[in-house]
Amino acid sequence: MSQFKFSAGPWNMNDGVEAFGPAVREQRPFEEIVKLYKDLGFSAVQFHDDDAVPNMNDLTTEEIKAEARKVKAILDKYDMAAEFVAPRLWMDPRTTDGGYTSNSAEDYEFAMWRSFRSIDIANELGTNKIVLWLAREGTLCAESKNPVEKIHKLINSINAMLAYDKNIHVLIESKPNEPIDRSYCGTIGHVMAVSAASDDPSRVGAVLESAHAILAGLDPANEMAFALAMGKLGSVHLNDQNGCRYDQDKAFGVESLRNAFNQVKVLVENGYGKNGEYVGLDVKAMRTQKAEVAYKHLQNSMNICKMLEEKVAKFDYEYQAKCVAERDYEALEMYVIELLLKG
Ligand code: XUL
Ligand code: MN
Repeated sequence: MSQFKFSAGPWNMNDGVEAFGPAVREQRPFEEIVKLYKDLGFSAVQFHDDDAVPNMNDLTTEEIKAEARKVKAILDKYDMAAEFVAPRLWMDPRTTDGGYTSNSAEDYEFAMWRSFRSIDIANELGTNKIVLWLAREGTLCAESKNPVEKIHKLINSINAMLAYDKNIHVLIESKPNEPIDRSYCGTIGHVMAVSAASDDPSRVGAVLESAHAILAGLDPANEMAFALAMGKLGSVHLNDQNGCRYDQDKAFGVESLRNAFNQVKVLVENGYGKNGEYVGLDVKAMRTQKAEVAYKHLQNSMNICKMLEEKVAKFDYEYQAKCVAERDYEALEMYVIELLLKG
């Protein structure tokens, strides 16, 4: 029995489109995805603003809220919660140069409009969490932006969101690059600094995605630990990644089992989930996967997480203490490998 509640986004049921080839599967309708997630054992759905209200740019605030209420009715039908809403500030032509750090004043206004509407949507869906994946907040051409000025602009944008709604929590999902070359908020350390500099640090936290930490050359479990130590790990995106290349969003644990074990271990040891946090998955089906079975990446990720929870429950802390006292870390390392391989 897992101590965690799991969530996933509709985009995790992907059609296989990538930079070098078109879609290879039909996109499943939203309600079918919610039902599938329920059947797979998920408790919540993660949203981009336009996952909830696809044509939101053409609608008034009241119309957006009314559309969001229809989505809430679908969630209620399947007894599913909404975990968070994330403004999608990377697809629209007005976000070509980013949103909060765009060089265009009009584009900045659009980014703030989307952010405030994301908060409105979150309220309708019954969540107070806004996730900012700062996709284009940084540069392709390093000299195109004044980094200090832009980092202040980012903090001011977050302050405006905190002021717009006194109940909202902003969670920044760090990522060092892709689609941009250099990002302003690449690691959990950056997120913690932005939080501390904000008007209400208690309402600004982090989402750690395993693959993003690996892309930054860091250990995902230690990144989680850093946010946990600050009391600011608001969500996680568990997945996996084969080294430093494009963002792969592989099923959790399929590349590096020991890394995955240590992520689950740090979450379990620190009571993650006790304040309502979800274990979010952000995983992508392989492009080769046939449509009927293009959900197994989610099922596998959840099952691997649960199996690793069982391993954590078996972890012998007395033996660990003995190894530490004797400074015999080779023995401790072998113990961990045997725990993972033998059971
Ligand atoms: C991008 C990524 C996003 C965010 C949500 O790398 O992980 O899916 O999690 O916008
Ligand atoms: Mn993610």
